[in-house]
Amino acid sequence: MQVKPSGNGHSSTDSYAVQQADIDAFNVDGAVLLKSVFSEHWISRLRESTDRALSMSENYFWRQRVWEQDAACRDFCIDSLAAALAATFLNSGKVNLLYDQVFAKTAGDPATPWHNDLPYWPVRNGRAVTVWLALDPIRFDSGPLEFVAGSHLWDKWYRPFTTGDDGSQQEFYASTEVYEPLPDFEAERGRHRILCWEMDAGDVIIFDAMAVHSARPNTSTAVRRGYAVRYTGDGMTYQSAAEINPFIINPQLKDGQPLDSDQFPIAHRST
Ligand SMILES: O=C(O)CCC(=O)C(=O)O
Repeated sequence: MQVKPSGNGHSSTDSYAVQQADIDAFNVDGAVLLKSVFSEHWISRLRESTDRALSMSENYFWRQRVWEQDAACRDFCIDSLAAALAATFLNSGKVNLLYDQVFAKTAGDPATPWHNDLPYWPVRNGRAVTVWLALDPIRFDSGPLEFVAGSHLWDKWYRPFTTGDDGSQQEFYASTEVYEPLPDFEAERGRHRILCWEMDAGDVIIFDAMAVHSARPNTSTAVRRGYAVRYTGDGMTYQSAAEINPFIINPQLKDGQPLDSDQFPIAHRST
């Protein structure tokens, strides 16, 4: 299936041939690697944006909502192939942009702790994916993402936690929702099928927001930059909760409302 951006006044002519095997792998595993999706045009623009975004915060996880200030990120999130890919893997007629986020693991940075994403986000009643674009070559020693294959199907809402500046796990949030205790996935690696891919700049991993994932430490001497864009599918509604990511609270929305808003714009609609 040839996937192209939809008619939101997009400027990009990118397209990508998604194979049925990619969709099957995503549905079974909750994550799939797509090779050579984005060209040098996007890679060089987004490298500049990513480097600027690093000054947003000292905290590894807190470089978020970059697209609202940065034209290249806005174009990528809303006008590029990224949203159309999200719609394809979500099998969704409409896709909203939730937010974008920059992840730069520098030499010596520790592993990213195991977690799944949806418990952190103020949205419920639908599915969401991340389009995670590599902006540098990512090797097994420079902090590649890892996934517990099939964990997106478990319907386990693992308890969210705060992180230190280097991304390491700190305190669990006091919760008003009932969350599952977070297992020590690192200790029980041998009980799961763990997916981990090396990536080249321009490669993308699409992963389900319920997939349990982490990233290995960066023991190399190179920096690895990743640009993550979060999209939601049909039926998703707003749900505020005290313990979610405070950066993406949307004051325009009330609980139960559809996400369409300035902060969560429609990024793709099937034609
Ligand atoms: O890049 C990383 O270290 C973590 C990425 C991640 O957790 C995410 O994109 O949800």
